[in-house]
Order: sequence, then C-alpha cells, then structure tokens
Amino acid sequence: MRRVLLTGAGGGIGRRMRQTLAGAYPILRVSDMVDLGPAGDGEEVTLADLTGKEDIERVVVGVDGIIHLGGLSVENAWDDILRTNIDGAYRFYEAAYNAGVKRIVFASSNHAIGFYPRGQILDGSERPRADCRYGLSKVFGEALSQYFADNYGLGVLSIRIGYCFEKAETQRTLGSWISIGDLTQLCRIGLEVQDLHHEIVYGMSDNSRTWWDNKTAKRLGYQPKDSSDVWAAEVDSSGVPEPGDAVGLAVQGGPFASEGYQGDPSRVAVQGAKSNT
Ligand code: 15L
Repeated sequence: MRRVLLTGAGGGIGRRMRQTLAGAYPILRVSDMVDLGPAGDGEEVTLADLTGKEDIERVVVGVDGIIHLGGLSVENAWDDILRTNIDGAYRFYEAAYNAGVKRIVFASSNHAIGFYPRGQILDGSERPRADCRYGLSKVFGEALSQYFADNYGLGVLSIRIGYCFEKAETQRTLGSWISIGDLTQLCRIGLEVQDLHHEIVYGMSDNSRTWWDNKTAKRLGYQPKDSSDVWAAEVDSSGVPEPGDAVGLAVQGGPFASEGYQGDPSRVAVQGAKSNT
C-alpha cells in the first residue's frame, strides 16, 4: 500500500484515525466535505462530497487502498440515507474499482445486526437484522462489498463497528466498545492481510462482557490491546439508566432501535412493526 485514502476524515472516528495512521503508509490522503486543515507530513488533503460523481472520481485516483468511513453515521431521513449511504456507496465502489483500487475497508456498523436480542452470540455469519434505516444502509454496504469481491475481485473487510468513543458508559457499550488503536489495527489488517476476499468482523476491543464472537477477526491476525473491562465496575455501580425504550433495552442496537430515535417523525409510520424482539 503506497497511497491510502481515508474518507470521512473529519468525523468523530476519522479525526482520531488520521492521527493513528500518521506515518503508517507513504501517503495518506484524507478527504471530507468539511475543512480538514493543512496537510501534515506524508498527507494529501482533499475536499470532496462523495455523493457527487466528479468528486468521487477525483478522490480515488492513484489510490491503492481505502478506509471508507465517509457517509452518514447515525439515523437520518430515508432520502438522505438513500443518496449518501446507498447510491453514494455504490458509485464510490464503482469509481474505486475503475481507478484500480485493490482493497476497501468498509465502516459497517453494529446497527446492521442491532435487532438481534441481547445475549445472542453473533459471529458475523448470521443474517443481518437492521434496527433502523441507517443500519439498513450498512446491510447494503456489506452486500455491496460482497458483490464487488465476487464480481470484480476487490478485497474488502467490513467492520461492524461498535462504540468507538473514549470510554464505555453503559452495559451495552461495555460489550461493543472499541478503542481507536484497536480499530486502526483492524483497518490496517483489512488493507494489508494476504488473500482477502470479503470478510465481516466485529469492531470491538478485547471486552469480556460481549455478545460478539470475533473469531474471524482473530483468524485474520487481530490482537486487540484494549478492553472495556476497566470500566465494568464503574458502569455496574453508576445507576445511570441506559437510554432507550423497552425494545431498545431488549436488543443489541439499544437506542437506535427505540421509538422516536432522534425524534424523526417519519419513523412513526413503521413503528407498529417494532415489537417482535
Ligand atoms: C454507530 O453506528 C454510530 O455511528 C455511533 O455514533 C455509535 O452511536 C454506535 O453506532 C453505537 O452503537 O453506539
């Protein structure tokens, strides 16, 4: 990998990963719609809207591998999800393939499987069960990755990212927490491991209390260095209620599966279906 593209470099994960990837590859191209500041050593900075054909085609030129964090990262209105995470993702993969890109690390999400009940152990081989439209777009992204691997020989690692923030604060995030260091390690495996077709792994650190069996990631060489266990006692004794309604508290996706998530009125139309956990 000579030139690696990091999309969504201005987002919550992207900003930190820009730092953890510094120096890892000869050239790191960072892109986002928002101002990313000046280029650091070994960096190229590109302003790009990944829903626009010209920007997409420009940003992938000369790139060997991509960590694709770009797109909407929480629930949104359907039209925006469709334009950005579905249509935009397809066009992005197509342009990347046409430009000769060999590897993509796709930032999927635990919300692709968020409607599975808590306690059920998942290993990435299960059928998707999205808990919101955003999760549904991540199911599409995983299928898109499989399609480009099968039909065009692109190597793709889809990472169902859990909770990538400073610390775990709830029972749910004790299970799904991942440090930026461990997520960076997983992304680098996706870019560098030999003979990758398409694999789905969980973006989690070495957490003891989890619903995910990350055996595929381990087979690919993942050795997480961090663990949410350090906050387990604090979370147990905090008494702070977890956000979400009864459905959200019963399923792995938590608040994303809860009624009125983000106060989106168009959600109400399908709410009646959200009772069978
Ligand atoms: C996600 O997919 C979101 O991008 C992130 O903001 C978190 O909220 C995370 O899921 C989660 O499950 O908590």
